[in-house]
Amino acid sequence: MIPKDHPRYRSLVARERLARCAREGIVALEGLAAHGRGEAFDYLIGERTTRSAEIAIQTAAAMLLSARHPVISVNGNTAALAAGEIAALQQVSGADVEVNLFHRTDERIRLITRHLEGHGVRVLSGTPERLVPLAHDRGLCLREGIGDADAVLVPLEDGDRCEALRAMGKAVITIDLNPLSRTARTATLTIVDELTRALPAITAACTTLKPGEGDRLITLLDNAYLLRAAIDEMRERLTHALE
Ligand code: PTJ
Repeated sequence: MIPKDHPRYRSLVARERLARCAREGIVALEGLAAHGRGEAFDYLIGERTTRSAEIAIQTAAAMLLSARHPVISVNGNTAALAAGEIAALQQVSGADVEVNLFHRTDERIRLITRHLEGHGVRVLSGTPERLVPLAHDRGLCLREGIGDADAVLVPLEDGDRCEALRAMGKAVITIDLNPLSRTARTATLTIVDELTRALPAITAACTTLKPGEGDRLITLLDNAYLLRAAIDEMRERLTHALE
């Protein structure tokens, strides 16, 4: 039991949840390493949503709301950390949710689907096909899901798949604390923020965007600018870290 007044309470709860979900088979063991990398970058932005991430969050909401067919692609880490937050975002955005894994097994797909459904997510089911041009199971997705989507939200994505989805003409929105990752640099829009802060903020933005504001944000979208702003925030914090 983690004491509520522990200064690292939030972080310790997230680790505990990931470890439990790894033992249950929801999270891949590699997902634990991926989380550690994320935590390190979260330190560098001060474990808070930066101004540039706020702009990215508003823009993500606009893109999901204006898409013909938005899909949220969920992996093991996302399911473990944010199943309830995915349910809430699905409700306000009308997006479909598809389980799509890097370390894919039928058993993990089944476990993650059950976990998400237990938190109120409506999960697409069907027969996966190799529609994303990648040799390897990462190319598998549902024709009626990611296959048909024009906008895909893929938190904690792999660079190759992000690139392949872009090459298929889809808008890719990612949430990735590492602004230097290939995914961050390849996506249409990168939210450099922690998953469990970013998802509720996108949900809130879906309900508060004013008419016309979404179109304006989409027109102004400049992902390279947002990534540079995130790196500037980190540099600024490092410069003044010990003052
Ligand atoms: O469940 P699976 O089989 O689909 O596998 C999922 C993982 C995460 C293991 C897989 O997609 C993977 O290996 O991802 P990468 O290539 O390590 O990328 C994960 C990225 O997410 C890294 O850049 C991390 O910095 C970042 N990240 C990790 N945790 C968080 C995060 N970003 C935002 N919020 C987090 N909580």
